[in-house]
This record gives sequence, structure tokens and C-alpha cells, in this order.
Amino acid sequence: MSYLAALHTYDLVGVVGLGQSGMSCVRFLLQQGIHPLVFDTRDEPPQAAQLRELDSSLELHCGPLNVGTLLACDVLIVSPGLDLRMPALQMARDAGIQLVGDADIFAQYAQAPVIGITGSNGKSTVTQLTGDLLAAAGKKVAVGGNIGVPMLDTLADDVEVYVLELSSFQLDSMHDLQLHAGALLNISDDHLDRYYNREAYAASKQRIYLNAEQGVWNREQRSTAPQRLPFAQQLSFGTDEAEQERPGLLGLAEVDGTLCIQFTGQTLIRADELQLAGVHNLLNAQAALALLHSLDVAFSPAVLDCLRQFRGLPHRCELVAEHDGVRWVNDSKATNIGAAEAAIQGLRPLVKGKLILIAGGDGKGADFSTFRESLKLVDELIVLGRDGARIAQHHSISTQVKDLAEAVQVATSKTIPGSTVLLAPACASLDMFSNYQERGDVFKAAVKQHVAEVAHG
Ligand code: UMA
Ligand code: ADP
Repeated sequence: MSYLAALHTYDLVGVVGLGQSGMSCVRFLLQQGIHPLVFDTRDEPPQAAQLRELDSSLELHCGPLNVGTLLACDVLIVSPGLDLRMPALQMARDAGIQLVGDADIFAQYAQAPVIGITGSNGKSTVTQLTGDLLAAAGKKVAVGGNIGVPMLDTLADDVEVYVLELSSFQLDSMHDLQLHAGALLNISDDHLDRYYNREAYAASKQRIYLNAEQGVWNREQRSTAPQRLPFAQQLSFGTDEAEQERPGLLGLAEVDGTLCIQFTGQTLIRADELQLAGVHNLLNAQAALALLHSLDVAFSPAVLDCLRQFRGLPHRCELVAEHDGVRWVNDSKATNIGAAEAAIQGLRPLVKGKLILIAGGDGKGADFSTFRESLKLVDELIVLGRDGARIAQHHSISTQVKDLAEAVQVATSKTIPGSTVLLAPACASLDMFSNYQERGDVFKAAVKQHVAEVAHG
């Protein structure tokens, strides 16, 4: 039996949070003829005007959540950005009100198999790649979730398969979504300002397997394995060789001195055929292939060609410019230590000159001493933002700057031919920017301006 009853059976539905997810829930409920009460803890939620335009009769309660008003609802659809442990939400739950997320509503309406992807890093890359590969295989695919398109907005009758990126926050409020396959890519410290400890964060990630028929996991990290799924329903990927049988059908092997992705011991594709750089991306590619296999989609020439062409998403190890023998790389999406480590370790072997790292921002409670080993691979460190100084403590050569324009200037003065300047902040951007995209765009603009100035003397 599902946790969430049919929406029409509730007298009053509350939507808590008026960001992208909240707005998509309101739109969806209105389509079903349901008029929700809307809440947002901010005095002026950014989407308030949009809500009025949608339906001016909707009640919007702004500011600190009022428990009395929350209790008027029978169910609360809570946005992922809100902590379910907030006292007002806890009180509502204790009073018997159901707290759910958009995934539980999605579960009631999706008519096609759903693939779910989570992990500390690589989610968006694997989600987009899986979607692209399925499309190349001729499937009508819808891609959404944490990647940026609220999942309810992807619902359509002709979809043959849904591919959803699921954050730990979305998993926390998810009870009913049945996944054809769930992938847990990796677990490294993140969001420790929102979880009691790393065990609680890892437990949240394991929820991907709650109602999954098959589990795709990473052999490098036992903590990603689906404990409750039998072997026959597991598929794993790793840096070791592929096996003939589940779960280890995918893996890496060196063939004639070249690293290859293998399936059941047979080479599928060479690493050097891919546009994506770094071992972490070879794992991402394997995860996407495993998800295709879970759907019995063959690795046809069209699928492998799509994998060959996939250039990755913006702000993930994105080459911004190559000038005077210096490469400028934007990895603004490296919002935690694990992601920045993957970028540093993936790029270091390719850098002949210096590797100059720009890092810092909102550290979300992370312990930066764990970053020290990877920082040893960095020749010069430039830090900025709220927690920049905490990162600088773990490197002997560092410079503090006030913004990204100054970071680009300082980096320029330190380069030698063959150097790479990498923006991989290991932090969220919210102390200085509206999001990681804005941070990446500001960096790209500063680099391009610098290159243009040098070119014009
Ligand atoms: N907020 C309030 N009060 C409220 C509601 C929200 O202060 O009443 C704040 C939150 O604390 C947060 C911000 O507003 O800082 C946005 O929160 P939200 O829940 O309204 O977020 P949405 O706009 O609905 O976007 C969410 C995801 N964001 C978060 O989980 C924080 C988006 O992922 C996702 O693309 C979108 O739903 C569609 O599914 C972004 C993200 O940063 C990329 N995700 C985190 C991550 O990847 O690390 C989890
Ligand atoms: P997410 O959606 O989980 O944040 P992305 O695909 O957007 O993941 O990648 C974010 C960053 O994480 C990238 O910029 C890269 O530095 C790093 N990264 C990508 N894939 C992996 C992986 N498999 N393991 C570790 N780090 C990764």
C-alpha cells in the first residue's frame, strides 16, 4: 500500500516551499483541480508574483511557518530545500500530518519505468548521459529531478522511460516511488550542515534502493551496495575488470596499453575515444551503461557513438580557454570536497606545468583536513569566500583574494607554460553568488576578459 493516498481524498493539501519544486507542485495540483495552501519561510519568496499570476485566489503564507495554519492541512508537500527536522514540520508530523515530497506525487502519475540516480557526485552527468544514451537507442525519454527540471514537469503520456536525478533531500521525503533501477554512484562528505553525521547522510543515499527492482552501485565503495537486493538484481561498476556475471558486468581493463570500458569481459569502448576526462567520468559512463542494461537496452553502435560524442555538462571540468599554453578549467559544480578531489586527480596527470587551484565559498560544515592529500597535488592555491581561509590552512602556498576577477589576475601571475588554472571550489557558492552556474559564468567571463586583454596587448 502506498504512503500517500490519492490526492483527491485529502481535504486540504499544503505546499511548503515556493521554489522550482513548490511552483511545479502548485501547477500540477491546480491541473488536478486541487487548490493548495502555499507556505514559504521567506518574507518574500522569489516566485510569489508567479504564483499570483497562476491563480490569484491561492493563499500564500510567508515568513516563519505557523504551526496552527500547517495543521489545517492533511498532507504537506515539502520542498527539498527545507529541512524536515524543522520544529514546525516536526510538530505537524507529530500531529499526524503526512510529510511528502514531489516524488510521491510523481509516483502516482508516472506510467513508464523510472530510473533514479543519486550519489554525492556525478549525478547530473550520469542522469544526462543516461537520458542521451536512451534517446540514441530510440526511446522516448524524459529527464528531470534535481538536475533542474522538477519531476512533475516531465510527466507526459508518451514517455517510455523517466530518468530522474534524486538528491538526498528528495530521497528523505520519498516513500512510494518504485524505481526500475536505482543507482548510487558514490558517497563522500556533503550537506553535513543538514545531517547529524555522515552515517545519517549515507543512510539517506541508501533510500534510493527502498523500492528499486535493480540496484547499480560502485565496487570502489561498499557503502554504495544495495544491502537489501539479491545479487541477481545488482549491477556494479568499478575500476577493476568486468566479470561474466552480475553484479560486476561492467569494469575497466587495459588492452594493449589502453584503458577500456568492458562489459562481461569484452571491450565496449576505449577511454581515449571519450570526450570526458578523468577516471571519475569512466565510472560515470559505466553507471549509465549499467542503467541501460537494466532496461535490456543493447549497446548498439548508435548508443556507443552517443557515448563517444557526449561532452559533459557546463560547469563540470569545462575547458574555458587555452591561451599562451595555459588551460583555464571551470568546475564550479565541484560544490564539495569529493567533487573537487575528482577534478584535481583527474586533471593532474594531464598538467605539465603548474596546477593552480581556485577554491573556497560556503563549506557547508565540511572538515577540510580531509582535503589535504588532494591539495598536495596542487602547486598554488588561491582562496576566496567564507571558508577560503579554512582551506588555505591545509596548503603551504596560498593567496587569499576578494573575488573571482582578482583570482584570475593572481593566477595569471603564477602560471608557466603548460599550466592549468582550475576553479573547483569544494564549497557551495551561496555566500557570494545565487548559484554555482552564476559562479561559473562569472569565472568564465573573467577568464575571457583576461584572454582578450592579453591578445590586444
Ligand atoms: N527556501 C527557504 N524557504 C522555503 C523554501 C525554500 O528558505 O520556504 C530556500 C532553501 O533553503 C534553499 C532555496 O530556498 O536554499 C531553494 O530551495 P527549494 O526547495 O525551493 O529548491 P527548488 O527551487 O525547489 O529546487 C530544488 C532543488 N534545490 C534544492 O534541493 C536546494 C534543485 O536542485 C532542483 O533542481 C529542483 O528542486 C528541481 O527538482 C539544486 C540543488 O542545489 C540544483 N540541489 C542540491 C544539490 O544538488 O546539492 C540538493
Ligand atoms: P552532481 O549532480 O552529483 O553534483 P555532476 O555530474 O554535476 O554531479 O558533477 C559535479 C562535480 O563532481 C563535477 O564537477 C566533478 O568535479 C565531480 N564528479 C563528477 N563525477 C564524479 C564521480 N563519479 N566521482 C567523483 N566526483 C565526480
